[in-house]
Amino acid sequence: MKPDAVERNLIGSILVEYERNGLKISEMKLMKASTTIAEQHYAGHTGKPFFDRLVAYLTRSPLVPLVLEGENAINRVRTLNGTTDPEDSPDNTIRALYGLSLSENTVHASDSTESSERERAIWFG
Ligand code: FUP
Repeated sequence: MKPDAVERNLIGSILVEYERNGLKISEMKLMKASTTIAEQHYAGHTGKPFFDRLVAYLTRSPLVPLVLEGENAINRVRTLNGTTDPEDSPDNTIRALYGLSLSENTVHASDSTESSERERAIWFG
């Protein structure tokens, strides 16, 4: 859950979506991301025009990294989150309900087993 979610008191509303759908929270914390962590997390976007804005946003206030477990969890979480741009996101997805813009879209989800392992190591060691 990204900074705009925590800033607007949406932690509980978002967790309900995951838990109600049977996903199990196995790790979770509230923290402020350092620039190093934010740059590692979005390393795949290094050099893109929106990269600096993305890092500034991710580090501006606390966020909530969490690990969700369950059968086919990656696809299920990505379906619940919706598409990157909240404007295009299907009805009742988290980004459609709560996302503010393409750059402040409330939640992130790993897109593969490999990225989930990489991201878990970045956020939880
Ligand atoms: P997603 O997998 O949906 O999180 O999307 P991406 O990995 O493609 O993008 C990561 C983040 O970069 C998005 F959450 C929002 C931001 N972004 C922009 O700000 N501008 C763009 O043009 C594309 C992505």
